[in-house]
Amino acid sequence: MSDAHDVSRVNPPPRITGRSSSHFTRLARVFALELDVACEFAPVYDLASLEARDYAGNPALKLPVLTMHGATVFGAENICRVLAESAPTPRRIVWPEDMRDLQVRNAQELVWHGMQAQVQLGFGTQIAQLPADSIYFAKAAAGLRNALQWLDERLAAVIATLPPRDLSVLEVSLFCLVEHLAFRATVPLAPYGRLAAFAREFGQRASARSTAYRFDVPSDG
Ligand SMILES: N[C@@H](CCC(=O)N[C@@H](CS)C(=O)NCC(=O)O)C(=O)O
Repeated sequence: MSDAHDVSRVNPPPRITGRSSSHFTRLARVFALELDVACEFAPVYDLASLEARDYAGNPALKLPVLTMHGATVFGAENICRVLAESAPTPRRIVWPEDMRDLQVRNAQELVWHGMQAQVQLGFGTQIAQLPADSIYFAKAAAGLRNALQWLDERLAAVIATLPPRDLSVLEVSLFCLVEHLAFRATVPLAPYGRLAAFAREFGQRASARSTAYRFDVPSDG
């Protein structure tokens, strides 16, 4: 066995366990790319699994999960923070707690809400095949549409209040949400032209282009 092989066994590279079709996973992967932290990617193919080991040990059975230096990190925002701490070059990142303006804080809350609603609608109606006309999903869709309208109307003002930065959780999470609405159609994106324009512009970044949504397919054998 070569020395190089031994080193990689002792100190394996960081690994993000998630799905290429997942907006929370994409948030973490965009951060890793923007911060130049090389991460392996381990796809999870079966979201119906009830085994924590299939989610890199996350007891909540949720994605993404970061495995790094023998530690396990649950949740996209936590993962972004750990990646930032290990970035080879410090970057100016706007974290949610750096946003002092109330409307900007509200915007982040509505983006988180939209991402969760998208999971509820996608997992419930598309993966679990539950009836979309249940009040559980009808209310989630209504709340998602309302949140998107709120964000669309205030987007320019919200972005204008962000301090100089290389990256912000708000913009990356909003981008991942808006593109996910086009990928996994739950509510129409057409009424929210400013959000679509924002996503088009953010989507020019190399980190965005190399994490385009797609369904992971297991290789044979
Ligand atoms: N709070 C978690 C939420 C993650 C989440 O909901 N991930 C989705 C994938 S986008 C998931 O695990 N879905 C499977 C399920 O809900 O059972 C985070 O911030 O990472």
